[in-house]
Amino acid sequence: MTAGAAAPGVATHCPYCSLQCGMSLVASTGAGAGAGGVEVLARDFPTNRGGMCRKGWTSARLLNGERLTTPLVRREPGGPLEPATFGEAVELTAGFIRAAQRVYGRDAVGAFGGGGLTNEKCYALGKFARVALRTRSIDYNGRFCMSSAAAAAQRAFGVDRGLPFPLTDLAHAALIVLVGSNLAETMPPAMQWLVRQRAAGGALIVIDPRRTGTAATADLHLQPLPGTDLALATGLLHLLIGTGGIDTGYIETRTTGFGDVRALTAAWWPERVERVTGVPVGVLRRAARMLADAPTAMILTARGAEQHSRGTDTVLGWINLALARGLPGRRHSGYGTLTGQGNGQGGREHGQKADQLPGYRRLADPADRAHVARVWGIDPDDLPAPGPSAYELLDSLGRDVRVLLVAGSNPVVSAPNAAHVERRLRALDALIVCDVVLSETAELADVVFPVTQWAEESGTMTNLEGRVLLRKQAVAPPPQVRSDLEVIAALAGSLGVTRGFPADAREVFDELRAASAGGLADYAGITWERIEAEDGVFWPCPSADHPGTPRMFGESFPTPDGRARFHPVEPRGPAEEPDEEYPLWLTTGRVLAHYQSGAQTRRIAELASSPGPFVEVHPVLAAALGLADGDAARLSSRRGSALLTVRVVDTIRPDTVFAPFHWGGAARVNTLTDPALDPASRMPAFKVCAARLEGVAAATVDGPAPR
Ligand SMILES: Nc1nc2c(c(=O)[nH]1)N[C@H]1C(S)=C(S)[C@@H](COP(=O)(O)OP(=O)(O)OC[C@H]3O[C@@H](n4cnc5c(=O)[nH]c(N)nc54)[C@H](O)[C@@H]3O)O[C@H]1N2
Ligand SMILES: Nc1nc2c(c(=O)[nH]1)N[C@H]1C(S)=C(S)[C@@H](COP(=O)(O)OP(=O)(O)OC[C@H]3O[C@@H](n4cnc5c(=O)[nH]c(N)nc54)[C@H](O)[C@@H]3O)O[C@H]1N2
Ligand code: SF4
Ligand SMILES: [Mo]
Repeated sequence: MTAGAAAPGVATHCPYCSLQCGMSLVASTGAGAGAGGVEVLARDFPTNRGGMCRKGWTSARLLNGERLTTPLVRREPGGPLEPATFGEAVELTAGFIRAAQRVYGRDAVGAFGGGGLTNEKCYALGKFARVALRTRSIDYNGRFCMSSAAAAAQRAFGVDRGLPFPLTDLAHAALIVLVGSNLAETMPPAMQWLVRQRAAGGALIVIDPRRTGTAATADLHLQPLPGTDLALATGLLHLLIGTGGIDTGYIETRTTGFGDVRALTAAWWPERVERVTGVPVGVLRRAARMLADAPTAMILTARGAEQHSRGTDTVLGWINLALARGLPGRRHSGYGTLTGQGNGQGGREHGQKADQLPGYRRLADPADRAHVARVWGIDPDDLPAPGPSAYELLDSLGRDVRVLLVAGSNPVVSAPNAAHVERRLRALDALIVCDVVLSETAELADVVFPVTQWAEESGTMTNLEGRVLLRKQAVAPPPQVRSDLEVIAALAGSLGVTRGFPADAREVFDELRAASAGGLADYAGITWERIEAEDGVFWPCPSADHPGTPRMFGESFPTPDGRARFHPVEPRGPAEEPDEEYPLWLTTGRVLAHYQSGAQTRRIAELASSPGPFVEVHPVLAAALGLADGDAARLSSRRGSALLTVRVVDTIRPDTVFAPFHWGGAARVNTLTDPALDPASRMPAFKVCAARLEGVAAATVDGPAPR
């Protein structure tokens, strides 16, 4: 889509990922225009500098494509979803909620939110659960995304802000180590900072079982077995200690706990690490030397390293390495995680998480409860206790939780062990879904509320750097469509809670600022006016005269003693190992054209089949299995199977197959994934399980195309 109109347009941000690329929406009647005739133009914003990916360029299509325009209700069990008025949908929902709570208690009604929702929506949903439903049963899809990195950063640094420095700092690091990130496909415009970094003489190490587009640009690519990153990090630390490549001054003055880590690391000599990870000793030594020699360095993890049943330990292992090397808080150096969803950062701060209150406060902490209860005008004793994590919540549906409200997630496609999750959703007394489209999850609902999306409303988002942004309304929504805030306000009202749920986003934001004041993620000094005037404001920002905090940890860490903490974490194998029946390792992830469960991008013609569902197979494995490029195949695990098209590539390890998770139906890869949960973060093992691959007649796959 090219720039056609000269109109100034509305300066806003992309509907999708955490890069939140700046874009302008301008009135247009051109071929690329969406509803209300708007077109996407590039905009100069600090993170993307005019760059966008295909999803961003085509995003205006979301506005006039296939989307919900009226509430839908199922008037009798097993009957069809039929159009209804907003009032009928609200009354029906309130009836379900009252009935379930009367019979089974308050916790029998649950909520499931999303990291793509604005800060205001996350805040309102959490407050709705705790104040109007008074249930402990609330969690969200960020549990499947950022929870391991968040748990590790909290333990090590005392705070979880994805990047504790601006993205543009990447351009100045002498060395960047990307662990389990395919930035070239998942945040393409961010690659410009790596290009600049390389042009300035910097080096890049990529750690990924596949030679991805990102890995192909690296100076050094380590290709470990999925799930062995902790052994790798521990082995690199072993080498750094052995060669004097650690920063003893930093360790002494800025950290605690190195002794135990040093002791544990002694047992991870290079040959042992090669045996566990498959990364040759020579490559390990080269990586360690690059780390030891670089005057500045950044270690960045993403989902490849984090989405494991020991994801928190794994991230702690990379943080140990960063601390031993003296990186966090140093100029153009540090550890960070690359947050995924549009508001993946804000989404984990404002209280939709099972154990959390706004401002990154803890639901189990009496002082935190008292502060938020005061802002909400309730008795702290009326706040529920922490509830179950996302998978545990979904697993309990139809038993402990009888009515579920989903907003901003499509778990039928994106949850681990998805066939089981789908059965649990079907076992509910009632499922209520707020969405823009009729997602696979909405299809199962008893009540569907159509909601406004990004360009049809205004709201704040917090990007991967902790920069709070304003996503501004550019078009009017269809007449029957309300915002999530209006739906929440109406539901609260019908439950008799008529105060405290404004439908106006700016009013909600102002309350959020007060609720977050004094918390770790302090937004008190951030206003919509400041955001616009300053290209966003970095939290913490405790007061109107505070400049915000682009860089953290320069002087100290927000831990009781001001020091960062090492953690002795022992490498362990994945929760599930291959055997004769399931001899392969399966890992999963993303492709450029599709976003998450695909609910949005599969409805955009330019993106829909570029590509369709597939599985990547090494030529050696393909030959052994008698499979050729383009063949139809069944990929199975102990939980179920999916039908996929074989893509033969020499960029993957021969013992591992990779499949993206963007499709539902017969191509649903999450039918296979392992819900083994990390003990600390409750993250499932999306990135590794045992699998089997076999050819099937093409007809089986060519049936009704999965959407
Ligand atoms: N196009 C696109 N972009 C997106 C999204 C999308 O759906 N589509 N989603 C957004 C969201 S919410 C997120 S969370 C981010 C995710 O962004 P990324 O983390 O970059 O994406 P993934 O493809 O899930 O995983 C990255 C890489 O991890 C590798 N990997 C698999 N297993 C392992 C392992 O055990 N160890 C290591 N080191 N690597 C491993 C995979 O081969 C893959 O290349 O992307 C965001 N951007
Ligand atoms: N196998 C495997 N599975 C994975 C992953 C993986 O790497 N491998 N990654 C995991 C990760 S990191 C993530 S983040 C999850 C994401 O998976 P999901 O939680 O399913 O995320 P989306 O597909 O983005 O779903 C968002 C839904 O909200 C709707 N929506 C958009 N805007 C709004 C709004 O303003 N309000 C409301 N109410 N709805 C809105 C969209 O139309 C869509 O249906 O998937 C996880 N699942
Ligand atoms: S990189 Fe992310 S924010 Fe930027 S255009 Fe693509 S999807 Fe949108
Ligand atoms: Mo994510």
